[in-house]
Formats: sequence, C-alpha cells, structure tokens
Amino acid sequence: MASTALAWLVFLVAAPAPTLAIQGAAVDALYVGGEHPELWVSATAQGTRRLARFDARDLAPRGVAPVPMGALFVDACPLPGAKGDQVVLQDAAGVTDVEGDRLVLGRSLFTVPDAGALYVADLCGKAGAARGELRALVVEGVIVKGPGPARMLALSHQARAYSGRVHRGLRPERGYDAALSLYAPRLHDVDVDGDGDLDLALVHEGRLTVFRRDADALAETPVVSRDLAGAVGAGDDADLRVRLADVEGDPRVEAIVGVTRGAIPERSQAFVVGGEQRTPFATARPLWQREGLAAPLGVRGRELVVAEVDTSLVSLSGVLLTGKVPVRVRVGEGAPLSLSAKADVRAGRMDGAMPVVSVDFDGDGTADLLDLGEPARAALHLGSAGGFALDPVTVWEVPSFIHVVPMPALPGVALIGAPKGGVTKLAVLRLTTGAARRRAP
Ligand SMILES: [Ca+2]
Ligand SMILES: [Ca+2]
Ligand SMILES: [Ca+2]
Repeated sequence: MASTALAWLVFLVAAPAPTLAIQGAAVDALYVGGEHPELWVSATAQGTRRLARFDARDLAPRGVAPVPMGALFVDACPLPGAKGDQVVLQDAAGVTDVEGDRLVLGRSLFTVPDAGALYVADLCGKAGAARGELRALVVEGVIVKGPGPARMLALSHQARAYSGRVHRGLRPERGYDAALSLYAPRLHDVDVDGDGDLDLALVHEGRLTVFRRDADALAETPVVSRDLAGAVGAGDDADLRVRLADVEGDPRVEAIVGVTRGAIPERSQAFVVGGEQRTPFATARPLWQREGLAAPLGVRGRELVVAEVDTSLVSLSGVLLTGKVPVRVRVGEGAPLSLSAKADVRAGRMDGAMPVVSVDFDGDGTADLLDLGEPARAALHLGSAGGFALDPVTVWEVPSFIHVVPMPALPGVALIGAPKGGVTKLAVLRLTTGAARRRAP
C-alpha cells in the first residue's frame, strides 16, 4: 500500500490550477460562504471600480456591478443563514448593501480627513506623537448588517505614516482604496465567554475588541477593548500576528500573539493573552522567545501550528545562491515538516507566503497544509497524526499572487494574482476539482 503511494508520488507533476482572468487590477477579495458560496473580487479598470462575483466552486461568473471608487466591502460576520450578517459596501456618502440600497447615509466606515495625505509621505511629520509621524483618523466604526437594520459598532483607529519610511502598507504609491483594504479589521466569530454563542471579535492594529452575541442579537457596546500590543509590551514598530483559539482547554478562546520586527526578523516572541470568564484577555503570559522567525499559523485542537525560519541562515552563501530559506512547520511539539520559501536576500524580504493550515481539503476532519513558499507552485500536504504528510498529495501550478483567501467551508483556497497588463488572474485550489485530484485510487 505504502509503496504504491510512493510510486504514484514519483510521477506527481504540477497540474495547472483552474484559473480565470478578470479585467482590471484587483485590490481586494472576499469569500462569502453559505449555501451558494461566492468569491468576490474588487478590481479597478480604466478608472472604474467593479465588484465581480464568482461561484467559489467552479469560478462561474455570478455578476459584475460597478461600485464607487474607494468602496470597501466587509463581510461583517460570516456566519451561515439568518444568524449571519451580510456584506456591505462603503463609499464616500455612506454605506450600501450589495444591491445598492443605501443603509447608512453620511457616515463612513472609514474616513480620512485628507485622502491625499495618504499619497504624500513627505507631508508626514507635521503632526503626531513620534518624530516624523502623522496620525489620521481612519476607522470610525464597523457597520453590521444582519436580518434587521444596519448598525454601526464604534471602533476608532488612527492610521500612522512616517516620513522617510513606510509602515504597514501605507506607501506613497499606494492609492487610498488599496490602503483602506489593508486597514480593515479582521473579524472572527469566536466564543469569548464560553456560553456557546459565537461572539464577534475584531482584531485591528494590535487592538482586540469584542461584541457579545447571544441567541439572536449582537450587543451594542463592546465587552472587551484590549490593546494587545501594549499587553505584550510590543512597541509601535512591532508586527503582530494574532490568532484566536482555545489553547487552554476551557471553551473560551485566548489570543495567541506573535511578535516580530522587520521583514526578516532576528528573533520572535509569542504570548497567550487570556483570563477568567469575567475578565477575559486580562493577563498575558509568554509562550516563547526564540531566535529567528517563529510564527503561530493556526491551531489544531489545542495545539498550535507554528512555522519556524532560521533567519541566521539568510546570510549564508547557500541562501544567496538558491534564494530559498528553509521553513519548518510543526504541530505542537511534533516532528516538523520541512519546506522552503523564496527569499530576496538583497532586498531583505521573504517573497514566498506562509503556508495555509486552516483548510481541510480532503474532508477527513484534520486541517491540511498548503505550501505557498515558492512562486508559481502550491503543494498540498495532508494533515496526519501529529503533523503533516511528508510528500505532497497534489502540486498545482499557480499564477504569482498577492492575496491568499482561505475558504475553509468549501473547502479550498483562492489565490488572487498580481495585476499584470490590466488583467488579474484568479485561481481556486480544491482537491475535488477534476484534473487537480491526483490521489492514488
Ligand atoms: Ca459567547
Ligand atoms: Ca480557553
Ligand atoms: Ca484533511
């Protein structure tokens, strides 16, 4: 049995992933689950912004609608059916639903006093707390549209830009709407208090804000508003990776906060921010402090899935020649799966993406690993007891991409390509899609 599988793998060749080209430069993408799962891609062509909708299963077009420039769509709460909230669009005049009916007038999800300031790094330094820093109010709140009328949950955030260097995607050459999509809060449906109802948690620039949800309603005011960056002692220059999961074995989620600095970090820290039922996220305890890059990617049960990169190797000639750095991924204390990621050593950055570990491609109940470390290639390693299979079960040829959209419910992963010549490629990776299925019978 094992030898049959091995023989099969020897002949495993990369099959092109089902790919579609759409007109325009994509700036944002979203998976909308439910009975008829869709992939939404927002793209700009010839000065016009459009929202293209596709069937997430086979990429069949479901419609294209013009949306205002600067519009941003947010799936406020991707729960199925009537419990879920719906996607809304923000424009300069307020908020509409996807059919174009205006939900909120004159109030913006994101507001920038002077959008032009985002283009001009040289202007930065005229205001702000730190030297050379400009702060602008960017986020006023998050609009939630459920079965009832739309509501705004207050959530303020100030964007930061620095003269002379860029910070978190706020680049002089990057347009306003592209910057907006990077500033959107990450939304999670998780149980914060252990009552069995999923609450709405927003992670945004190091702050965790939680709105409780009971059987049918979402609370107006947050129960938690916690500065995670401050709680773990990370400074303004740190990059935070926040995962919400129950790693302590009660039904309440904790925040696992990974802290690194720079594109190729020399060392990494991680913390668990947790607490009692009445005081959630009140305490932070260190999880690790390691040389190199160690990033929490996700969880399996109560075990963390962690990627480790030995960044001291980056200076070695071997890495300079091959342009690859080794990446090890392990589940808890299990044996690591060794992968590699493309690195541009001279530019001081990693080009390959971290693997996706949140999607169970073959539906056996264990999430699998999609290796995206090298451009133009995606390799699927099935989840195994305590780790991941050494050999990929499928290798796809994929377009070079800028967005990775996990679609756990489908299950699959969408890759949104880098715009080229006015066209953006879109690829969907699923184990069940015809030619892509390469498993031995
Ligand atoms: Ca709850
Ligand atoms: Ca817990
Ligand atoms: Ca699996």
